[in-house]
Amino acid sequence: MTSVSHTLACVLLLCAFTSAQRGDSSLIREACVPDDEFGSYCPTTCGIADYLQKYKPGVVKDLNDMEEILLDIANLTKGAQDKVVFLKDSETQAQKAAPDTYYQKSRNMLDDVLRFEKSILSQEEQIYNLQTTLAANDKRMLELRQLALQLDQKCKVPCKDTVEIQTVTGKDCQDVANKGGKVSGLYYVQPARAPTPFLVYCEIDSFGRGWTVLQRRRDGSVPFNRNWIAYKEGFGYLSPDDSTEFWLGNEKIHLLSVQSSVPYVLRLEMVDWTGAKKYADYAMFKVAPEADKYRLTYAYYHGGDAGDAFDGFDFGDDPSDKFYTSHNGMQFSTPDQDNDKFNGNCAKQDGSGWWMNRCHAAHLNGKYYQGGQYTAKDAGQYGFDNGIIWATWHSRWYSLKQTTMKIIPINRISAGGQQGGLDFGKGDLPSP
Ligand SMILES: [Ca+2]
Repeated sequence: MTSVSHTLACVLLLCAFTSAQRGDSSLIREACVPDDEFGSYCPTTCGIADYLQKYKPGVVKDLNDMEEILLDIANLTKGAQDKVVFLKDSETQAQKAAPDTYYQKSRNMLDDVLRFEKSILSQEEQIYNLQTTLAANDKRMLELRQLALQLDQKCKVPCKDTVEIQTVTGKDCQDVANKGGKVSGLYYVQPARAPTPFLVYCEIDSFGRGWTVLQRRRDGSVPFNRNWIAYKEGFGYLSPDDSTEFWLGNEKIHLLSVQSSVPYVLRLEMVDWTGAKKYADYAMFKVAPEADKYRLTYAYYHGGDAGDAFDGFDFGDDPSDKFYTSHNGMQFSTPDQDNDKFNGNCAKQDGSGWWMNRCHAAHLNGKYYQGGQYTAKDAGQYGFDNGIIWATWHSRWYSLKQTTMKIIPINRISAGGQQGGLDFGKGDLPSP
């Protein structure tokens, strides 16, 4: 009996352990390490499927162990039954041999028989319980297998993400395009002074121009209220179909922007909530190293139809508005690093990282507002204009719907570049 109870306790423990594993979603979360370099969505269906696949062999082993235990118990019961038969036989023989002499012995034997029969009944009940548990586990296993199968099916689509990294590499996306990269997508690039290659989204157009994309806003799915480290390393998600939001990272932007003797043009593309598209280009775009707080510099406004908001804007509040909202020469600020020209902390008040002055006329890392229009009340405790702003196009109380920040060597900015003469007019329009 003791050994049976012990076994039962073990089996129940085993079951408890099994269900704890299944129900613990924190394990799933821990198993999922969001890695924006690979464009994984966290948690991915693949990640969960992987987890289930890992977990399945454990459950199968548990079930096998349980079956063995059941078999042992069944053997024990069989032994007890044999014993009862043997005792009954002995009793009959004893009674036949000498009823009086062996009467007492016979009584003892009968007691034994009763006890054994009781024990068999109790063991049979335990076996019944164990069989119920086993059946329940079998059912759960079946459900799990079906779930894993469904996830396997679903995984076929998103899992392609990780293999859709293009094989061509270069020092930037123009280099990638020059070396034969023909489709837009994810590529590894390694700027001149970069210690290791890193993943970027390259927008490669029909003129063979390779734009290296630095920033993307499309739907507000990624919060841009991040600290210095996050802005330094980058955050959000790169995707091969350009469907996600991200900040590439100040360190990478710095390394890209300073590597070449051919300077870059920074193009800022914006879409408002009517679907209208505008852009602004800045020549000789550079971002300084971290020691200089990733300072933004450019030589001149190179054109575009969105206006030159980087040069500041006269909001009509104060004659110094334009001077104090220009961005050229500003260091980068985040809520936890105030490098702006304001007594307070622009980045903290606006909940973003940007080349803040006192504070801004252009603010593409601002808070995402559905529908565009917002008010001081919507802007939270500080009440300042903190949307996605380009003041020379829309009011600072209008937050843009989509933005792209991307760079290209200046000698390729004219449509066609070396393949010139294709269609100059079209090439300067923002791509769809
Ligand atoms: Ca300040």
